[in-house]
Amino acid sequence: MPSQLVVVDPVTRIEGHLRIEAKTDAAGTITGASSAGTMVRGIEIILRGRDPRDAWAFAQRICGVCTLVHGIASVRTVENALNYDIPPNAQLIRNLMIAAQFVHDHVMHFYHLHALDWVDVVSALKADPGKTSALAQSISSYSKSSPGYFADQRKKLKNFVESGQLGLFANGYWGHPAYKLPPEANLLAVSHYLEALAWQREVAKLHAVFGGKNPHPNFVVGGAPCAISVHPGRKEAGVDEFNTGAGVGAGATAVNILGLELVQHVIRQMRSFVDEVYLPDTLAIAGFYKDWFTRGEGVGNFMTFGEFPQKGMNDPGSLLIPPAAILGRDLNKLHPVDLTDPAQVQEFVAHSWYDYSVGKNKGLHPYKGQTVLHYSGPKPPYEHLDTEQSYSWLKSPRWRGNPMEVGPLARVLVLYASGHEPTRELAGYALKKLDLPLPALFSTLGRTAARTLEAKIIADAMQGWYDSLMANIKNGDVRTFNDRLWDPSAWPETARGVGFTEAPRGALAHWIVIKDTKIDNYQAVVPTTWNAGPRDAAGKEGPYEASLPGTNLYDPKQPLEILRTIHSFDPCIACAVHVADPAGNELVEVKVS
Ligand code: NFE
Ligand code: MG
Repeated sequence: MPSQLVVVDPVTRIEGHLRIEAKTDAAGTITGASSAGTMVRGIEIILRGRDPRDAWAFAQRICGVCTLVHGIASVRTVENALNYDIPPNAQLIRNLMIAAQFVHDHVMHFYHLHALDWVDVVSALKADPGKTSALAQSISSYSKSSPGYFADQRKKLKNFVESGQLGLFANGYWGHPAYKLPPEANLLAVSHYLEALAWQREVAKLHAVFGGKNPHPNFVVGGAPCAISVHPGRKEAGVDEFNTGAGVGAGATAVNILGLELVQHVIRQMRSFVDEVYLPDTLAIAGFYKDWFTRGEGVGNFMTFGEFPQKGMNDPGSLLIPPAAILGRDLNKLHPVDLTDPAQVQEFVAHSWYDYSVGKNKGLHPYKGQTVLHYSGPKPPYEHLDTEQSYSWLKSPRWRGNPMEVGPLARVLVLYASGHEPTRELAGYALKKLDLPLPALFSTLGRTAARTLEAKIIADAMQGWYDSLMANIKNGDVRTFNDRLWDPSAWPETARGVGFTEAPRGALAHWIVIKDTKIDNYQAVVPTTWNAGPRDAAGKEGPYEASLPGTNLYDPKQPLEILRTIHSFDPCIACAVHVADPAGNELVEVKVS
């Protein structure tokens, strides 16, 4: 076949709008790739001039899939700027809410966004329910595993197909020879796809207990948005009666023992689904695709900002996931990361549809971040990306000039390198089961497996935070909010700060500059921007771009292989593209023809 340009646009089963262009040689092997965010947004602009305590509610709307992470980064940013500490219970409640987001999002990604890159839905129709049951019972003690259960699931699927509508399974590359699972494994995975839909609905209740709702639960600068009541609630009244979680400022009703019992129930549901379904399915499916542990790596540099404080965010030693950078796959050296150092984090726009007042090739630290939208070069519409010039609405963040991968693989590698015992044990177990060496993690399926492993690590940790919260309450400490700095007259005239978190897709930070109690500048640098950004001023590719070359496409018209690797990052372009305009310039006009 001749060499060609393969365009995937839009990439589906992600959040937001992503275009991938890949060049292939005559053998169908990718020789170069470009990643472009094709929509532009304006959330940060409306933050300027507002009360910093309100920023979380706006910033949280950057995205609906990582529903709470921009809220948490935002309240931490303000707390960091004002040197505002929060009570231990608030820390524990935030840990539980963030952890619940991780486990929920990772399971959803695996089954609903990524599984169909590996699982052929149509092939599942040929499965024998008895053999599927035997397979299920050989890998897990999950209760829904009888031949009758799988016969029912197969019938459900058959009805979809026979009605002429695959419904939510439409337009897959079914029958593509890169699908390797036997029909029984396909039926098992499709069944769990459906189970995970129902499971999601249940586990989202943890956010409703502490934050009033999901998606976009409430937060508050200075604590958690729920009081704790030691008075029993009325069970027959249902969850809304005993917790509306409307937020401290709005006069919330309190979380009582019924709400706390529900949280315990959700933690159990999360852990059992991860242990009995998600982890065994990941290992079983990965076992059929071992060649995908040898490709799709990316840049070989990894970074975390850190998450899950046992004490406070200002004590990096107390974070379950430490902040660190790994360069060139070297797990023997963890580099310290300082988000306030202008020499460390910089964003470039050399190949983005933006200009900087300092010139298009210089990087800017987020405190000085700008998005000048009077970009005069070629911009959309386009037939193909102009990769020599600008080709994305994403910027290119760099750490000490290096492109860095963020996300589950980065976290698992940092945990592993820092000697975290549960991670070492679990990674060792998974690699042994798959008969693979540690470097197999530097790959497409390594990234996918790392997401599963960290879901288990975090789900397991939830019980400890829950127990600590209950112990505090039993000892009479029910504080969830610190009002010391609630009155802005106590604030300094100017302040700036950075708030960070680990979002499911990777390291996330917001930077704020406060002047006269109002927001003067606000910048978010987001996980998918790190991973999906375009080339920088030095021409270095971002992680998505670097992950594709070398991969062979069986059929360029059905680029399943591109989807496998890009989906392994779990893209969210809604997060990755957002615009601040500190100079107050008008927004660029985007004409779609
Ligand atoms: Ni919109 Fe997000 C996560 C953040 S990714 S999903 O996780 O922050 O860029
Ligand atoms: Mg930004």
